[in-house]
Amino acid sequence: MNRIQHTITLITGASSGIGEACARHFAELGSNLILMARRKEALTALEQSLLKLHPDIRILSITCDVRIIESVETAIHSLPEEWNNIDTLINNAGLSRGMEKVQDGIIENWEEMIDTNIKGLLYVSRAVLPRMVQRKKGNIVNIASIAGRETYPSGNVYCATKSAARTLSEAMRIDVNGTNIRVMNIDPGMVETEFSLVRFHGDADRAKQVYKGMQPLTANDIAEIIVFSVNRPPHVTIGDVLILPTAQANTTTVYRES
Ligand code: NDP
Ligand code: 8X3
Repeated sequence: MNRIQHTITLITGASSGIGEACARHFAELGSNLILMARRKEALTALEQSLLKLHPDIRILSITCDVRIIESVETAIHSLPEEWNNIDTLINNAGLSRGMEKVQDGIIENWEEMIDTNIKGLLYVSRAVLPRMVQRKKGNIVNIASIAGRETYPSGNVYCATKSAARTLSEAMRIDVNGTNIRVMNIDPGMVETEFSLVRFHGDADRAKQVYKGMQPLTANDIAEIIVFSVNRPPHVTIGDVLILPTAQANTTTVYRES
């Protein structure tokens, strides 16, 4: 059964990776989409390609930096009437920067991760949730990470932000209890996207090494599980999912063919 058709899905970080794959899967099931990210050209290209495939859906692309509260509030509070009733929010925008020990940490990297992965997730949720509560209807999908469950060497601040995202999933589920809103926490393991390229500030060789000799997940693998989770009947909440490549046992145990 398709419970996603004609709904409105807001995806943050829709310009690449898991967010983009979610956009493709939700569009396939006939959801109207609000796509949010900073890179306007990438959003426009995605919007055009999706409309070609699915001419019956509507898409609104919004350039927005989730770290900037004014930008988030303006984006959500000035939505045209027909876009006001967001059914599903996928809090996906996020990033990792660097892999230094705390004693060598680069403060701007810390700020960027905390501002995006924690504060950005909160800003968007704060703007979207009141209407869901009022309607007694909605889904929040928070993309945390295995890194929020297990701290790994030099993962420090990134792991802390994902641990916070996980805690916020639990907290939101308590706060909206009794409103029919479902809160889902998704913890992917290694997914090959732009993630490592961003983490290593564009160093493509270093990013490639992360997945050397093993088969990582694809963004598509994660999007399939998100769309499945959101499509469950209203009385079912898939609260917490850990998704791993088979070659990954935990954050530090990864089998690689040499
Ligand atoms: P990508 O780098 O491919 O995608 C990240 C997305 O987040 C981009 O669309 C980017 O868009 C957006 N984004 C980053 N900063 C901001 C910002 N300040 N405001 C708005 N959008 C922003 O990586 P993934 O798809 O892998 O990452 C998606 C999520 O999944 C992240 O939260 C990540 O932590 C999480 N995750 C990833 C894993 C992996 O191994 N890849 C594993 C576990 C979790 P733009 O630059 O255009 O703004
Ligand atoms: C991304 C997964 O383990 O590379 O959240 O940090 S990991």
